[in-house]
Amino acid sequence: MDRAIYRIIDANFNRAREAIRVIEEFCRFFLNSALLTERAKQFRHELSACLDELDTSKLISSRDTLTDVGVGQTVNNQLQRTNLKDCFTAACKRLTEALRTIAETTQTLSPSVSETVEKLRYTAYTLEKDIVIFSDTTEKFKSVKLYVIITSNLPAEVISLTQSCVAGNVDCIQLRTKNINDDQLVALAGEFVKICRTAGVLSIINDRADIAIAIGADGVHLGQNDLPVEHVRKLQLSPLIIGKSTHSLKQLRNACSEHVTYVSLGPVFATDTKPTVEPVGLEYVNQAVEILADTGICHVAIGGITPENILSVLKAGAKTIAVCSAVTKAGDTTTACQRLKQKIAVLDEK
Ligand code: 3NM
Repeated sequence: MDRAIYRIIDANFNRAREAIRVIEEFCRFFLNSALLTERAKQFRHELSACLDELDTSKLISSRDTLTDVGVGQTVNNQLQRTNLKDCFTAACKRLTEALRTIAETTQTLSPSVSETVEKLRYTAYTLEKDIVIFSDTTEKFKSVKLYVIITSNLPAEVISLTQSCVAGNVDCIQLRTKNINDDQLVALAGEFVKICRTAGVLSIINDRADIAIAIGADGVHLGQNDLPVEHVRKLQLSPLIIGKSTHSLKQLRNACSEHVTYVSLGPVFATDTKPTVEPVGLEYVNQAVEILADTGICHVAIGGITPENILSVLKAGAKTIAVCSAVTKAGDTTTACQRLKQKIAVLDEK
């Protein structure tokens, strides 16, 4: 009986360690997230430390792979892996199943190890959730090249600008409406989201996480003084893109630790759309892009960007450009969007 227990524990420790390794590699090589990689690594070490409290010589000597009747057995509905995300999902399931098995069986040998493994199982559930939300939202945002902000309180103008931007092939639109009643904002934002969704364009609501979630927008953009990210996360009903404004390296580092989907970097140049914040210049864009490289967090450069200066922003390292007046104040919004998109594509190909 004891031998069987040690065999089960040995097999499941191996299974759990291998699974957390797959999860760690997903965070490291696919998400490029140092933060999530570190959490997975920390988990792997805690798991190993817990094994050390058992009699490891009994564990290894109980191993008998050659006579294991389960080796090579498969069932029809086993999870198919067609991409890396499938491998990650399967690894998460395998990890928590193995931990549950270890927790049950170690109870007979060491209640304290069993308790630690149970805690690790709950940590694994949270880690999976955080990775899935980060992965799903950054995957959606990754391909955004041109991001347009519509700042108007006039419903007819908002709708007509949204339609023109969609026709101009933009990738993401933010509705930034101030001084309007909530009931009017909900109605307008609902219509805005519908147009974006039909066109396959991402929809973001400025400041108001409650409204973004209520109407099913793809995301919310938060300023420095808006609802904190951790509270927005508690409200989300499905993975919500969370963007955060940053105007300094300190704010950028804070946003990185909050693990948002994307950060805005700006204002790059002086702009009448946001006259209250000092321009940060191209140097900030350059430094920020470097800092963001090992976070997996996306970015948009914003503020005073025009067809004339866009190349300098792209050359500073920006991959995604956000504009407001360059398109909403252009006579022909659709053409203005198309031209900016072309300029981004030219540098992207180089
Ligand atoms: N936020 P335009 S700059 C809305 O730096 C906004 O966080 C900024 O408009 C920031 O393209 C900005 O007209 C204004 O300059 C963007």
